[in-house]
Amino acid sequence: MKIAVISDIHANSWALQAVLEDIGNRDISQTYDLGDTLYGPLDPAGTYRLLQKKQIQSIKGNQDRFILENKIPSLTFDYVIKSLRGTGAIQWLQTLPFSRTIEGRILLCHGTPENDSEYLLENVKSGYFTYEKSAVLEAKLDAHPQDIICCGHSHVPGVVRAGRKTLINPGSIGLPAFDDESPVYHQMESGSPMARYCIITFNGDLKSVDMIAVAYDAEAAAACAEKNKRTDWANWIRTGRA
Ligand SMILES: [Mn+2]
Repeated sequence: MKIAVISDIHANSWALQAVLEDIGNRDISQTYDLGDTLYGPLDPAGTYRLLQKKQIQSIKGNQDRFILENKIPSLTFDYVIKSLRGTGAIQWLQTLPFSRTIEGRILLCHGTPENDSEYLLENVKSGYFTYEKSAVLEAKLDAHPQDIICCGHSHVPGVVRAGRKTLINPGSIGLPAFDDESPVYHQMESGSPMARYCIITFNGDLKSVDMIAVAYDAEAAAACAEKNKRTDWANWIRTGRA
């Protein structure tokens, strides 16, 4: 069984289109999305249409939740709400679960299994990310029997072992870098403008994780961010650097 896992699309329909084409060329039974799907100064409505067309199984990210809670009052927030009006996307977001399991073996969450706004794998206290110690991860995940856990939110692709568990972050489809003030100022980056996702192959046991980087028309997405007065997003999308 081969599944594709995508995350943190952030309304980048140009990147999503390219990734869905790439997935279509492989023998994939289902695609799962880890959330932060529609928030961004890009193409929220087009992103929603693509996901519906391909019947992607999504969960809710913190920024999807913020859309529903009216929590990010800003120019970009107003733009997202306006773009989604009348599309059915808001109603769709309301139906999305917080997390999901696949065949009892794989747990999908946005941040951690308990909190959609915390990184699972990364420690950012230094202002940059390092991987959290294995013992810390094992303790954090003790309550969850699944031995494969997929998380997003940090936009940093990686495969991390913690005890018996393999923890997988597919990286971000639509926003390869960003900075954030919380819990301390830090920068996250994948290092390239390419759209990231992964393919997990398992047959009783985990066989392989393919971490994939897909080239796409990042300039079109960056130009859209600039048009919507987000030069920060435009730079992150063009370079993959924070
Ligand atoms: Mn997030």
